[in-house]
Amino acid sequence: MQAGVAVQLREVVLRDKPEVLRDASPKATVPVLVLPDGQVLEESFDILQWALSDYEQGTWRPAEPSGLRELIAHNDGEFKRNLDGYKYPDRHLEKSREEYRAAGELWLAELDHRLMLSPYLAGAHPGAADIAVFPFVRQFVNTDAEWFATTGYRALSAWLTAWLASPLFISVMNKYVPWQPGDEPMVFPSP
Ligand SMILES: N[C@@H](CCC(=O)N[C@@H](CS)C(=O)NCC(=O)O)C(=O)O
Repeated sequence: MQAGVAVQLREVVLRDKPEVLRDASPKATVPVLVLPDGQVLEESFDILQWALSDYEQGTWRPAEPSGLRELIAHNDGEFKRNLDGYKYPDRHLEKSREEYRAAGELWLAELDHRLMLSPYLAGAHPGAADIAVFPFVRQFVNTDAEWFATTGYRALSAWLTAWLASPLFISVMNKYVPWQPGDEPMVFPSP
């Protein structure tokens, strides 16, 4: 949407994944993007890079400079694992919920520190790093909003609040009807 690229959207219910999703991407996580030449992108970061690769206008840039790739990898990797353990402690028994939360909180503290130094993760302007990271921070915060309110990460909190109120985020949070074989293609963003 931000990059002005249109795709065909197929909404998936994770507990009832369509066969074509598994065929395209055996690991069957979402999102998955199938390109016209048959290439399959099955990591959200790769999709982000693809969408922004031709995007010249404005100030958005792919997350290349100054360690942002590592920042996103940490967010998608270790932080996501701690998020899952905190959110679904019954499925992640290696550590207690509090231990997962404490490990995840270290990442919140680091992001808060960065955001005290600049308004966005890449510096003065919003970019790919922000949108790659904030949805997982949102999930972590929402797992126990009362606890988060006691932590005092003010820069992080202001950054998150601004992204949650952004027209970009609001516009992609629409509910869609799950895709079924034979459905008319749905173009996103709608023309
Ligand atoms: N590293 C992957 C992670 C994708 C991922 O884990 N997506 C979750 C939903 S947020 C999923 O599809 N889980 C599969 C499942 O629950 O069966 C990416 O960034 O695309």
